[in-house]
Amino acid sequence: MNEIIFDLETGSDAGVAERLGISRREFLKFCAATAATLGLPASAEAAIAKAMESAKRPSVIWLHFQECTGCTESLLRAEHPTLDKLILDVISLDYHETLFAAAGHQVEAARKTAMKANKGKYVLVVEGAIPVKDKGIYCKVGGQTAVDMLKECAADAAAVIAIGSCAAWGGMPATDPNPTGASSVAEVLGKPVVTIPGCPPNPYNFLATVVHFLTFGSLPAVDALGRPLFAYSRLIHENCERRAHFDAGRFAIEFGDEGHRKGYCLYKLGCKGPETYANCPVIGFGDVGEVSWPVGCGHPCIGCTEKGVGFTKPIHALAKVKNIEPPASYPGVSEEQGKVSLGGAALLAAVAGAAAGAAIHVAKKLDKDDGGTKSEGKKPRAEP
Ligand code: FSX
Ligand code: SF4
Ligand code: F3S
Repeated sequence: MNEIIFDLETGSDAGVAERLGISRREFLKFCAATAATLGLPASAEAAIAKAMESAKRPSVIWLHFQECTGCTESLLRAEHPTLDKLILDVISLDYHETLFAAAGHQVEAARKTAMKANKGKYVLVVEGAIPVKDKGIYCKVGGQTAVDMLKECAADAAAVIAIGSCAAWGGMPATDPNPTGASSVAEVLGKPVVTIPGCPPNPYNFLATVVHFLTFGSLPAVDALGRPLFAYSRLIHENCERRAHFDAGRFAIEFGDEGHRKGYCLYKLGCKGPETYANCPVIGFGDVGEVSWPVGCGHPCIGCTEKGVGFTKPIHALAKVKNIEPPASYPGVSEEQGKVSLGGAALLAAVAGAAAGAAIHVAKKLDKDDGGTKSEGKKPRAEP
């Protein structure tokens, strides 16, 4: 994995940069940030660049079952100036019901053709839960039940990725009393798969997973639930920018009260960050500035990535504080209430795991670094 297989100084990445419609500098920054996000050594940057440069893009078959299409929508609204191009140029999206201009028999034929041509090599991405009750009649595509289509497509796939909480563990469609028997991809296939939970999931986690597959021919290391460790090994509470307020006992009690306006901890409003594993505070979402994640915007985390928490526990219920980690920072004794010192914020961001995520955050701001649009008036996030 550490072997340098692409010379960053002399490599022919101008081609891929041109193909993606970005500068060579942007391209190299993206490779470096992705390597860091994945927790790989710096030398992996060269391997990623080499893989991306390859003209042969892996075929991806993307299935939709019981879901709201938020996974796809979130992917299409990613902030990185080149993400849409990267997603569509780095992979060969051979079947995707939302993005296909064609419909009906034409697209079903395209799916069969892609599966035959790339037998044993394509990546199967599944969005949505799969209803198994009553012989699967509650979700059919082209006359085929979701159960049958999933099994057919998974049979010859090189890798299966369950994107979103619905596909990863059942998500919202599986909430009690689960009238359709909504099930996860792993439950239907009877074997573990890589999962990218979240409702919607963070598109950068999906992208980094795909780039890993592209570069090393394998999927990244995962936990017992199939979640890539680079993204889901830390509790939200460990990296939250409001953590110092939690440790100091400063809470918002009601929406709009003084504590809420001052940016205090949302634990008493039901924040599930203490029992939810995800990197939301580190990489943020979309194109709306530096605090673009639920807690950053003033709403408690509902635990959307976590089975047994999201869509299960009442939103106002207090979270179980899973582990009492040593606080990443303490508010200064003379600190004015409601403010976190820059040093404290920097310490927060330096919690293990945050450094890697911050790198992709840097990549997301490439356009700003290169003289592009700046998000004026946003509070800068401390980066290690
Ligand atoms: Fe929606 Fe995806 Fe939620 Fe599910 O995301 S955002 S309901 S996880 O499958 O489309
Ligand atoms: Fe952040 Fe929520 Fe933890 Fe408070 S309880 S520090 S808002 S994750
Ligand atoms: Fe979901 Fe909580 Fe992140 S609600 S998007 S896991 S902050």
